[in-house]
Amino acid sequence: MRPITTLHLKAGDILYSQGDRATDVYIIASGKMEVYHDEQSDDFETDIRQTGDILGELAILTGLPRQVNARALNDTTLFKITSSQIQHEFTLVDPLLRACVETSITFNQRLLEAQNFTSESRPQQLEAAEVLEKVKFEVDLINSIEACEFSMVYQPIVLLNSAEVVGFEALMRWTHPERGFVPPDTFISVAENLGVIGLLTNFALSQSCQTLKKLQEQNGRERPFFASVNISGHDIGRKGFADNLAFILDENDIAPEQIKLEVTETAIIPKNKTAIDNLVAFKKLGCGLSIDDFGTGYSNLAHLKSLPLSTLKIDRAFAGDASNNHVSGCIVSLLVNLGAALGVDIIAEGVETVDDVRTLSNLGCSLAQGYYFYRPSSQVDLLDLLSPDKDSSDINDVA
Ligand code: G
Ligand code: G
Ligand code: MN
Repeated sequence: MRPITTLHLKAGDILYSQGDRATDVYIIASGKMEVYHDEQSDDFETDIRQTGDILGELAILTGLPRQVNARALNDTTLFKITSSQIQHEFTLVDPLLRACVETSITFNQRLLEAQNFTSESRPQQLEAAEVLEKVKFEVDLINSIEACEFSMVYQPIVLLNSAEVVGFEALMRWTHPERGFVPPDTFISVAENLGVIGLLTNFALSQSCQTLKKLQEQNGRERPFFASVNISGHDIGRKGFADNLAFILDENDIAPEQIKLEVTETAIIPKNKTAIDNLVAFKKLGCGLSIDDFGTGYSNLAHLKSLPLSTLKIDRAFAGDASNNHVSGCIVSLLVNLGAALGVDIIAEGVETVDDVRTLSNLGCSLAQGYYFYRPSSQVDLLDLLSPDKDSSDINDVA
């Protein structure tokens, strides 16, 4: 039970004044309160609050000092709720609801900042429009999660020399009724900031598991395909993520060895104990860990040794450029050797031409992904593409 303090005021008693630090929110149990600005203020106005109304919540939510004064108009009884109680309650609400409230608070804060901007009115209007657009994007994203407007596409990963498909990377797509296609580079970071990335990651994981299952039913391979699923640094830092992953695998009857968690170099640097625990748990579970866009971050090579890695994906800035550019070729060669020393697989990304294939093969790459082999495709198309009835000579025609 939440402890509630009761407060009794007489007519004229001041509850709080403009500029005070806010520590509590009040609900009027009986009586009447007046909320008003300092009389010298330009926008002087009063607001009357009655039994059942809430009072003082804005300053708690925004973290700003009190923007108004509050005084009793007659004998008034208030229930007092402290900000720490509110914050505690806030941790218990549904994450979507919390994200909505947080968005609305940020929106109000930014609008306040924009209004306080004192120079010409034009930049002020521009800023307000930007804020509005940002918030609309956030609201659309949250509504789209509820309306299930996301889907997954799958890009095959092949053995470079034979073009045999061994797995695929799962990529998320968002098609909004009005915005149309929104690239993941745009919406993933917003989902991270809103705290809803976990919902998207779970979607990507369960869809990928279902696709693996269907492929296995169709192809019945002795060595099943693997799925490489992009996850965010936020997922790694979240308590219970590894258990959640184990649950999804179990629910879909997929062996952990069939899943590689694909993370960028910066996301993999553990930022807290939970992240370290999750990385250890992935390994214990048997999932692979793949570093995406390798070569573009600032990898601490000594640190790499301590990570439970299974794959390095060479960024297409190098892999797709190795046949034209000597330096890119040297970097690929270096990374292939590093992979061998660490005992991990290397996947070359962005393979687009037959020259890329030849060069990368000469440099010792064994796995590849890119438009030369396959573009990302829907589950139905992937199943069709990999159907055992399909003539394997079709493969390179897809580019
Ligand atoms: O498919 P596309 O080129 O638009 O992807 C761009 C980037 O978005 C990729 O590099 C990938 O890291 C990221 N991305 C794509 N799908 C997902 C996903 O399901 N989850 C996360 N966290 N990132 C994704
Ligand atoms: O960063 P990440 O590896 O997750 O990005 C994968 C993205 O790269 C996908 O969106 C995919 O569409 C894109 N991609 C895959 N193959 C190629 C390719 O051969 N060339 C280019 N330019 N992009 C590719
Ligand atoms: Mn990726």
